[in-house]
Amino acid sequence: RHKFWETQPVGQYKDVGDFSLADGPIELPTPLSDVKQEPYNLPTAYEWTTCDMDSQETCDEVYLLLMNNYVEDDENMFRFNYSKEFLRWALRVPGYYRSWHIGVRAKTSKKLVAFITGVPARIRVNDKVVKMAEVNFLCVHKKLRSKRLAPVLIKEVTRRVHLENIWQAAYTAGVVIPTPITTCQYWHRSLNPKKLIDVGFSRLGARMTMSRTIKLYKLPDSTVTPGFRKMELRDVPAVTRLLRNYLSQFIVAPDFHEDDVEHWLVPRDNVVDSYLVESPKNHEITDFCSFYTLPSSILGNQTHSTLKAAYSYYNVSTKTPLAQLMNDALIVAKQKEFDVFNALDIMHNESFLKDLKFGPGDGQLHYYLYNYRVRSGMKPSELGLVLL
Ligand code: MYA
Ligand code: JJ1
Repeated sequence: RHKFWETQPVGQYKDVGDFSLADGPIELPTPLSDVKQEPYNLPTAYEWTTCDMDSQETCDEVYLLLMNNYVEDDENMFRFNYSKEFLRWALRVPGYYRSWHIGVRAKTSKKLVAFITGVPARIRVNDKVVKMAEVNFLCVHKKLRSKRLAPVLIKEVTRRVHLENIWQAAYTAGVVIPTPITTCQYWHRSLNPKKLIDVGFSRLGARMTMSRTIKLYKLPDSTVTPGFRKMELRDVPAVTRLLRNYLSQFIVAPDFHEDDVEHWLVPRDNVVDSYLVESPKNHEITDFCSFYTLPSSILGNQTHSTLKAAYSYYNVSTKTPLAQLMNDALIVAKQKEFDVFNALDIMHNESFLKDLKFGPGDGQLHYYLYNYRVRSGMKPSELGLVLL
């Protein structure tokens, strides 16, 4: 049923629920000299390219490939539209390898037709911290679909990850392949209900009018928690301590050091927003919340071309109730003119979703590890990892 995935060191369906299999690598590393030295073969009309995301020109090409060919919802009404600034942030991470930003070009026209990326990360699984690649932005041009190009891209990124002596990976997908470590539900909180309804992102509820709907989703004009402010560079040590301590309770979570927190969580305009609560009394940093900006193109609407969406990222509450903290995040997202605030049912998110008027979406996100087995039956609330 999965001609490609059946050949890969991933959890196989036949092993689901087999508790005799312990956590750990599925296959052992080979000597580096045994890693294939040449790239995998592509159909003859195509060639490999390493995408230099420092180059404005290459970044533009990647941006356009994804804008026109990346992930859509099940009814093809919306398509993710990652910004160039976002792609730079997501790919030029601490210790990144340029060789892991992989493109495929048509030999004659040099047009970019496919893409896949890896970035290095330390991911903790139970009590072990494992060096992994986070694989993302797998994309094949619409005209080249179903030609088995994706397995070639995946094998090539795997080879290049192996060349750096890294043997595990983490990734997410909207499709089911062998075999998810857990399956998460998307939830959505309307900020601009009129636009969401106009573009078909949501529907007017039963026995609801537009004006009642607008009233239902109204938010205060300003945040309510005393000491709530934007995170700054000087907060990195305190936020790292807060976040490390919080993430330690989940089965799978990133092992963030200060340089990671500086990269992933210090605010960047139109890419990532982070707020914290600094106690007005003793200036202690007690709570933290963050979200990233990922607009979607609206396909075939006369009036609106983009849906501005905020995605919940990492949140930690120790003093402020989590629901209040997240309500303040909704308030700032509304001020910044986001149309919708999205979240997965991971970490402690379930505790606030219903109270804050999030509703379940029609999409799911499956989480995967490559060449690493974890106890099957993990719940989304036991997951502490957000991939972009
Ligand atoms: S998830 C986002 C994926 N991108 C999109 O959904 C964008 C729109 N779609 C497309 O561009 C294409 O449809 C793609 C497939 C490129 C997705 N993850 O070439 P094909 C398997 C993994 O004929 P196409 C993200 O970026 C499929 O089951 N495998 O198909 C994370 C089948 O295999 P099998 C996938 O539609 C990516 C084979 O590919 C996915 O033309 C993580 C068919 O190939 C998918 N999302 O192209 C990648 N979709 O027969 C894995 C389809 O066995 C990383 N397939 O069922 C693994 C770790 C690697 C590093 C390891 C280091 C140690
Ligand atoms: O955004 C998504 N669904 C929306 C739009 C649905 C449009 C028709 N298919 C949705 N809207 C309902 C909102 C409503 C607001 C008021 C309260 C009740 C709910 O459900 C979905 C997620 O739900 N998104 C997708 O389908 C996009 C793809 C998701 C898989 C992502 C793969 C990630 C790639 C790895 O990096």
